[in-house]
Amino acid sequence: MKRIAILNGPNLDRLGKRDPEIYGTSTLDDVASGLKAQFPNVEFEFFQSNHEGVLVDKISELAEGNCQGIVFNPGAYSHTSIALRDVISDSKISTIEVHISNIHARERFRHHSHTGAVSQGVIAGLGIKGYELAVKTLVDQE
Ligand code: CA2
Repeated sequence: MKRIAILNGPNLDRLGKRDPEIYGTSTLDDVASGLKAQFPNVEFEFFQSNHEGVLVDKISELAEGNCQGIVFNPGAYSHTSIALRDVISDSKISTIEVHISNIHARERFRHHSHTGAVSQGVIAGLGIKGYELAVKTLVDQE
């Protein structure tokens, strides 16, 4: 059975609670239950934090275990965090970055992702379907 971690960064705990025109109406719990239903043979770990160092520690911990893939929405840290970029790169775990919104169609400061640059791939602008497509990609690998 594949073990895949679904990590979400700052403010994504607010998903579905405001800004529905940008982020839709589904919550992170909806994302988790949808993935569990769609991929019954995957062992998921779901984790969200608003703190950069906590996310660094989590990826470090996953790198020491037997996690086969990470789906990561680092939120605003995508655009700022060299620390998260470094730990993703060091982890050697296949990581797919997901953005619910199309970061390229938004403010200029969202166009670059430090973390996306060291990820296997980046999905942006497809809403929460991006999480599902990322898991499918990891499941189909190997
Ligand atoms: O589009 C994405 O998934 C983002 O990672 C979301 C981040 C943003 O800083 C990135 O540029 C793109 C923001 C997460 C905030 O999420 C909220 C969702 C609903 C209500 C309030 C915040």
